[in-house]
Amino acid sequence: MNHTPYLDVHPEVAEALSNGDPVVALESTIISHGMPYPDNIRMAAEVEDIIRNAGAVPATIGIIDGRLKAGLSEVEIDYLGKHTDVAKVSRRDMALITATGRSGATTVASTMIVAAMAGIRVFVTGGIGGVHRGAEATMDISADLEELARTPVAVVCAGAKSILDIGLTLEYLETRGVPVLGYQTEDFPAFYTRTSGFRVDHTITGAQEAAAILAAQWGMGLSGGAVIANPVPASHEMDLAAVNTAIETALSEVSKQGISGKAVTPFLLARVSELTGGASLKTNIQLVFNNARVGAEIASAYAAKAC
Ligand code: PSU
Ligand code: MN
Repeated sequence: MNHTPYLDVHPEVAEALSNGDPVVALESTIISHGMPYPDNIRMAAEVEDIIRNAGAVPATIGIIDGRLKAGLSEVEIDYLGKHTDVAKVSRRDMALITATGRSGATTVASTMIVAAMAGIRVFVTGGIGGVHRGAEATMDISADLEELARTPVAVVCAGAKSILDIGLTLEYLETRGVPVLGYQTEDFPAFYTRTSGFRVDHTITGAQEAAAILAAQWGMGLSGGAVIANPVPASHEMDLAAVNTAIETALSEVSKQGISGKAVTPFLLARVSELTGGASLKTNIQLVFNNARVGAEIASAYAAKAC
């Protein structure tokens, strides 16, 4: 469980883990850099409720005053959601932020790391980072993909946004040995929409099958995680043309304004939301809720296998 002096596991999470009860990790960059206040903290509270109602314990992950936290309190989530100077912390920032006693919000990559440290195997979010469009020239490839290759945590998401190059993202995951499992879909979902035109590696029928594949992967000592791609419910899917127009505009602003590095994804998310009149934010929130339901089921199925 608590193998590191840098990590605090919330007592409720620690108890669930020691009993072998299902626990679901959640990230905090989606709160601090992925959505505006106060929608972000409302989303964070509701997603925890959904996980609890589905019989699992939520563990929202972040860094508070230099401590890695597996399970944030409501006050801590509010802090990360309200303060605009909270750092976006991926793998490479973790040592700096903890050593200097600062607070930060964890990305998919760093959330996976902290989840693995705590012994949590299932993690729910909205979308993963990936290979950006134009990466042939910019080399902008999210550290999330490397983390999926090395850290044993399953990430339940709604696929990858078409702010990314979805085809290259899938190629990268294949090269790095990461299973991409479509949750009741043959098509890899494109976050705001249910399909991307690219196929998943394998379609799973439900939580039991996901748990069996994860148990086999880790049981045979294979490193790394898995992507479980769960499409946004049809009732909340966005209009493809509207999304694409907004994404094209936002992408052209990125290059015109010379935005680079870790600022790119938060900028694109915020601009797409503005350009769609908030429609993308609504869809984003709903797909996270949908992932929470599926993630809690997978965590429960995996916990039942593990004991
Ligand atoms: N995609 C979203 N919402 C988010 C992110 C991605 O729809 O909040 C965040 C996640 O924390 C993800 C990170 O890990 O952005 C990826 O950032 P980058 O592209 O800089 O690696
Ligand atoms: Mn990047």
